[in-house]
Amino acid sequence: NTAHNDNSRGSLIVLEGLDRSGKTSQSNRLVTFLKEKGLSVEFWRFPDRSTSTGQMISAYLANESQLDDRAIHLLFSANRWEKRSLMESKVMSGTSLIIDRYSYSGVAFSAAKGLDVEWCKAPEVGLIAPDLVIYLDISAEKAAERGGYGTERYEQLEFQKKVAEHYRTLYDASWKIVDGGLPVETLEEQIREIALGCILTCQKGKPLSE
Ligand code: DGP
Ligand code: NA
Ligand code: NA
Repeated sequence: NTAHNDNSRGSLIVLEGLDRSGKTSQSNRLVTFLKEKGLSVEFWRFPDRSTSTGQMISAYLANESQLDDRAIHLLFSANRWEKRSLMESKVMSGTSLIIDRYSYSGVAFSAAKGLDVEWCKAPEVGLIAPDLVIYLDISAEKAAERGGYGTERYEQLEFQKKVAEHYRTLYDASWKIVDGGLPVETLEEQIREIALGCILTCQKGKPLSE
């Protein structure tokens, strides 16, 4: 039984992957599924473009503004920091958050520009650690074939290849790698199982960490 009971906490589940890897649609499918099971769950995404830092990030991504690589890195990080306390209170009060991108994007995308990896990681220290990171693995070439990229700054094949290389170095115990090239429903099924396992473990009292 996965129904939420009063004193159990929710889970922090992050989906990561290259642009066009299918994260957003899989996140939404997962949220719908978990809600139908009666669980308290919300869909979040980073960057959250609705806040003032988010609007600066959005303008940068649309090439409407230019910013120093380190300045934009810190803005992306601040965009996560401004949600930290809400994130903690949601999870501790029993709501699971399914998050489209998090600190791993922060490090992989900025490191792909050539910034020092340890420097990139530093501002993420102290954020809530995800209970589970689902990485949608797809080659940059295959992702690019999916209806093509939009016009945003990072949506370029050579850059995405570098991002993929950096993602690979960030793998840790919280990661589950799934094949982003699978048919949507097959992948959805795999993600459901992985997520439910995580939610159960968290309900049983796995501590939240930073
Ligand atoms: P999305 O809204 O998920 O398409 O993300 C927008 C773009 O920004 C996408 O190319 C990934 C990139 N991105 C997301 N988070 C970060 C971050 O923290 N730092 C950097 N440099 N790029 C990020
Ligand atoms: Na994008
Ligand atoms: Na997306």
